[in-house]
Amino acid sequence: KKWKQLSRLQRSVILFLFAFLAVCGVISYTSMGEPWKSLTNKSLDDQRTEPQIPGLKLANPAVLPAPQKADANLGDYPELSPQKPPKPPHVRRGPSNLQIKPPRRDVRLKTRHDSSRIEEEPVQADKEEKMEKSVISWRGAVIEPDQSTEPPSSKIKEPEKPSSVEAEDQKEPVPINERQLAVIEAFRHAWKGYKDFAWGHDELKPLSKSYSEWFGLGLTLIDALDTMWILGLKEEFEEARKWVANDLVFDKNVDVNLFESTIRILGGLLSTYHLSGDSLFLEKAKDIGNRLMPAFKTPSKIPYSDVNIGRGTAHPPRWTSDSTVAEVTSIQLEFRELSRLTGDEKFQKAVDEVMKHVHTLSGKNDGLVPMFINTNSGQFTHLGVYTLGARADSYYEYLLKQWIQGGKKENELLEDYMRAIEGVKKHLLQRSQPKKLTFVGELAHGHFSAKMDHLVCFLPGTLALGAHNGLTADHMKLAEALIETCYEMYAQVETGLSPEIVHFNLHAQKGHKDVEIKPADRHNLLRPETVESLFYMYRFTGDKKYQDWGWEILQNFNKYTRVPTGGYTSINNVQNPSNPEPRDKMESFFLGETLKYMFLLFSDDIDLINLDKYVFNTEAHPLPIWVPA
Ligand code: DMJ
Repeated sequence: KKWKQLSRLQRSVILFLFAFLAVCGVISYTSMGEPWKSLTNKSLDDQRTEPQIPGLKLANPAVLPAPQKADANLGDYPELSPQKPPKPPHVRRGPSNLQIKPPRRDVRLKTRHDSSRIEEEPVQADKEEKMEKSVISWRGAVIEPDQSTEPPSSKIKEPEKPSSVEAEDQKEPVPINERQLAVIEAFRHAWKGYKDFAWGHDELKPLSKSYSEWFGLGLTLIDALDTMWILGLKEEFEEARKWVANDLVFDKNVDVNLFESTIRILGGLLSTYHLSGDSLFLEKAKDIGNRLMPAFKTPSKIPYSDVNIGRGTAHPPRWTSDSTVAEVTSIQLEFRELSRLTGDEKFQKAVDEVMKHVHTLSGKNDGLVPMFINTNSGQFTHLGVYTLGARADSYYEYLLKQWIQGGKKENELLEDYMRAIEGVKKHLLQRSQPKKLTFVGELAHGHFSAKMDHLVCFLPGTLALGAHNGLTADHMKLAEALIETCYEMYAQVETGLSPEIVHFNLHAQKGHKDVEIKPADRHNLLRPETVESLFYMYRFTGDKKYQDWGWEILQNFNKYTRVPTGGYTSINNVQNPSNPEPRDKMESFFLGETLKYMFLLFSDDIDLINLDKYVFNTEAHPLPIWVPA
């Protein structure tokens, strides 16, 4: 009735208002998700483009690859991507094929599961042509955009297949040479001791012809699996595989160290799965991976050091609630890969959370981290002591390697790595006398100490790997200087073998070399770090002196650590050639790492574990780069 009383004009105005409000309502309803989405995108973009290092500016203007639509819901720790087909030939660096095959010899391994081989997918050259031509510049580091800029899928859906294995006949295999044969001989000798006296146990005691147990999980056997594959030792591999199939049981009431069992057992099983394509190793990897997960149930989510893999309980060491920084930040490559392979994201989530947390922590000194972190508070403890050696070493290594593994997208990792190397340069680098060797010392509450662990000799290799992946050429220069120092840590010692720790002379003194050794530090545990770095240096420079240095080291291991009845032993005194005092223990990493890196160092086949497709974990187990170059 009232409506009728209104004038025509009034009615038109009211109808127009209703219509206007209805249209606005529809618009705001349909776009409700968008403002939220774009906000998220914005904050992600901000995270990616704003440098977090004080004083560090991206190239002006920073040119980062534009985030792609499918990437919109990803943070700096993207979820996992399926492996992409190999790079087309016109794109920088990567060779056209996957390479995993044992080197050519009489004994040639055939993969057991040919059906699981991955065929190369057809290359879409024109799609690639349209790829962005931008570069990331980071303190002089120029990172060319390659496939690594492709977005990962937003959810882990399909489990991945092994990276192994590709038509073996695509390329004429490179024959193995005399030095590699010498490594095979050394491996066989070590294996003989293990087989005769320690089969299925953790470590060989070659002098007492017995064994020692750490976790009771056949540590040496598992650590050595992929070395046997790479060296082409078919019979030994088959025999060890049988033991894994029939005797390796993780359902045991035993405490294991999370870090050590991750890098040696989980890492070893994953890489052997990739190389062989044999699903047995993936099944075992899943089993141990699941059993290690209780370690992450802590108030801070920083994992405990120890887990009982039978009971599913975890705890810190008896005397503290701290964990070691290197240990909690050097399990990521393995757990992330386990997620990618299984499609179960829980493994990656747990370890990514640790990295994110450590990224935000205070207590760092120009990117250098303390050695301990508390599992309750999540804070660093024992502040003020900085080293690239024991308890911190592989934190730095895994920053770079995770960045590479994930396809060079996780910028926080790169930031932390770059910042840390700047910290090393600023606080820890010095030159010795008389040879002016560049070395990495330690800092304790503002006081510099000219002490360097042999463990630090992983650093030249890691720096070279970063430079190979587009980081600044300065890193390569530093790598060249440091590897020389690491070599001198062997060459200046009476047996030609490095001690565990050296002290460098900062002042020239008559009759003194650069390297001084304290009585408590003069043991050698058959460690791999120098040989590891020699391998990277030779791969990236082709300079034969690195092979020659490695050859000297192998000969000295043979001279002073080889036990005639089988096996090699750690020694107590590298300064006494007439009695190096054998310790009666062969560490599993001698087979897992030292001899593997020797073999690769002497090889001229860059496709024998191609470094554009694989990244080595800190125990020398190669894992695939998700989006290979
Ligand atoms: C290995 O277990 C690993 O290389 C680890 O990163 C350091 N310690 C040993 C070898 O020295």
